[in-house]
Amino acid sequence: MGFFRKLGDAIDSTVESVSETAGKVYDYTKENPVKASVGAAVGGVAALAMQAKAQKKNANIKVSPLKPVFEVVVMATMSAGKSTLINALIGQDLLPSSNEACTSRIFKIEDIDEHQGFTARVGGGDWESNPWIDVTTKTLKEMNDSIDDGIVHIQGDIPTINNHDLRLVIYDTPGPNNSQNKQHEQLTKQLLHDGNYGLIIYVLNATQLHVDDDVQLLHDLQQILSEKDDCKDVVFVLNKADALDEELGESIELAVKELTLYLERHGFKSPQILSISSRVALSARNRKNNIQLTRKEDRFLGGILEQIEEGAPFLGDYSTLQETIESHQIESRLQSNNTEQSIESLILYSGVKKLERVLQKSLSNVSDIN
Ligand SMILES: Nc1nc2c(ncn2[C@@H]2O[C@H](COP(=O)(O)OP(=O)(O)OP(=O)(O)O)[C@@H](O)[C@H]2O)c(=O)[nH]1
Ligand SMILES: [Mg+2]
Repeated sequence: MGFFRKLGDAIDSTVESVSETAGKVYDYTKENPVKASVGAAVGGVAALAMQAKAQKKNANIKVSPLKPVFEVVVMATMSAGKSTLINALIGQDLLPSSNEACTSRIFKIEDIDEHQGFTARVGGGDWESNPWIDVTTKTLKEMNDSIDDGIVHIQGDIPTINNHDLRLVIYDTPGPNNSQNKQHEQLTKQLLHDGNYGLIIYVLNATQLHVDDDVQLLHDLQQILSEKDDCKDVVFVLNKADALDEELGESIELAVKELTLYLERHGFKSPQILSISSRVALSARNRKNNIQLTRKEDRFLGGILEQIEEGAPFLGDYSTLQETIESHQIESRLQSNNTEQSIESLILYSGVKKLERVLQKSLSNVSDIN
């Protein structure tokens, strides 16, 4: 074992024991106000240790400061599935999501190929000196729920996107139509006004099309884009397409046609629409990564798989984007009794791969221009 490897292992074990001891001391002192300041100091040491660990782990990843980024803003009214969609791209539950108003601040996710795990720091104040810490969905949920409103900057690897030419940055935004919190609207509008993004992914809930909140948000978006000097691409994601029931006459094909007319009426000429199920994509990728699914999620995927076996069309086929269906899509449909193939069928069914192709293409198109 080389010197640096030994040194690395030594740092790892020291960090583990400092963090563990600090945790125990902190638990003890927080019960006792007199010793609370000791606890806080030890907590600080633990945070530093965590920070050192996060930095050491990714020290070998080269991020060229000169390499430009391509920024994408994901926006929608509340609960349309923005965070779930980004989690599906990441391939795990990372950003907080829920069936109630959830995201309350802006999350900036910077894709860095081969980055180990996810690290984050909170913006605001002296942003550059804020420490990077390892994060999980639990930590991010705590950051989301804190009263601070600075951006949470996350770095990690979005495995399906290749950053050869440009680095992808995705913004998750709070649904602006939250009557309980008017600040959400300001945060999203400010990002749209000031941001240096190249693409907007506008998510619509397929089960709630034509609601007034969307009309308002589409109008605001038109207004903001008309004030911008450069042209921004917009891709509309018809999310929750899995929830439409063809037997009840809720055809996805019809939904895409109606949405095209609706968006054209609101000033978006020849809109690019993709139908997707972020939930299927995320759950299938969780299963692929051997993450235990809840029984409900397991049954949900089972139901979708049955539909695929009965010949249900893939959601990605319903799109106004000109893309060919890949031949392995048809192969995977035939072999879905095999577990690995079943997961691939579910991911293909979800339509997420089509969105990934759009993102990858944007990264290379823009770098061609540069
Ligand atoms: N059936 C179905 N449910 C979905 C899908 N995508 C998201 N959901 C569910 O919709 C709810 C809202 O999802 P979020 O991702 O939190 O929505 P959001 O747009 O980020 O919401 P805010 O942050 O509050 O604006 C959650 O319960 C998700 O599980 C989908 O494709 N299909
Ligand atoms: Mg959200």
